[in-house]
Amino acid sequence: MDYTNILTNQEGLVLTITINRPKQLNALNKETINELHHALTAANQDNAVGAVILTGSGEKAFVAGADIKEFADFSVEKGQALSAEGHELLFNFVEKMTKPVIAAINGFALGGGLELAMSAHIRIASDNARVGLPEVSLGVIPGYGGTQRLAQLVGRGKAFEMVTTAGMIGVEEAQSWGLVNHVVPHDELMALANKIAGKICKNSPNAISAAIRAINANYEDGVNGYQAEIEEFGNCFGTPEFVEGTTAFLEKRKANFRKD
Ligand code: DAK
Repeated sequence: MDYTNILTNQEGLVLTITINRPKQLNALNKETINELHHALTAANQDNAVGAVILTGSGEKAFVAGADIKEFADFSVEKGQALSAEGHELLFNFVEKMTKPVIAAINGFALGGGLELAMSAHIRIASDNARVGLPEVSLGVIPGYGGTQRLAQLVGRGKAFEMVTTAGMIGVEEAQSWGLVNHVVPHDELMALANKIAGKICKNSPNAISAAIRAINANYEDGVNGYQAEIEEFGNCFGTPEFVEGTTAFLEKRKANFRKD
């Protein structure tokens, strides 16, 4: 598929997907969401991809939100339908990817942009980034998981403040809140993202997927996260990657989990 709104670039096992609508500060329209879904689905099925980096094009923005021009005239029914579709195609999809997704926040991450970053497994930011959920200033609430994931990441008190004030915070505050793991100068952002992705790719792909499922299990209705961990843990013992990992340790060599 040819993409209009995103760029993809694979180096080694790391796939970088860049949202590429810089004139609109990479705002997410429907077409961009569909393209992201397509690229992420392909990455999820591809054994040659070990980790995914999501970032935005240009110096200014990761993603400045959902495209306001697109949702300005929505009805109640359309708003609900598209919120559900967006959850399924992108935000829940990213969270449930079997490969780690790193959001490299290179500028504004607002509204749907912060919601996308919060769906990712790891967030890092450049020092010019500013993040917030300004939806209530537009007469709506965060509709792509923001009310849930922000509270999970930073606690309810800070989530209530960020959502109800519609304010933006800088990276120092975002890091102290636990919303981003690392802050680096703008020109070092992608190097750090690739460094983290590279470390991930040395480990067992099967165990990484199992760990993602186990961590996510804690946030799923009616699922006992500890029980999910027990099952995922047990299943690891039946895999060739477990044999390789333990054998390599005993033989005092580095494990090679990606033999073809
Ligand atoms: N959508 C569309 N265009 C946007 C945009 C956005 N979210 N953000 C920026 N742009 C466009 C601007 O209109 C401008 O276009 P031109 O006028 O040049 O044609 C261009 O990007 C550059 O923006 P500015 O001139 O405003 O740049 P500044 O440096 O002055 O300001 C800013 C940067 C990020 C502070 C400002 O652009 C800004 O406040 N942007 C809007 C932020 C925002 O409110 N984002 C939306 C949050 S609400 C839904 C589910 C979820 C959602 C919606 C619907 N359904 C399922 C239906 C989520 C909603 C949100 O994300």
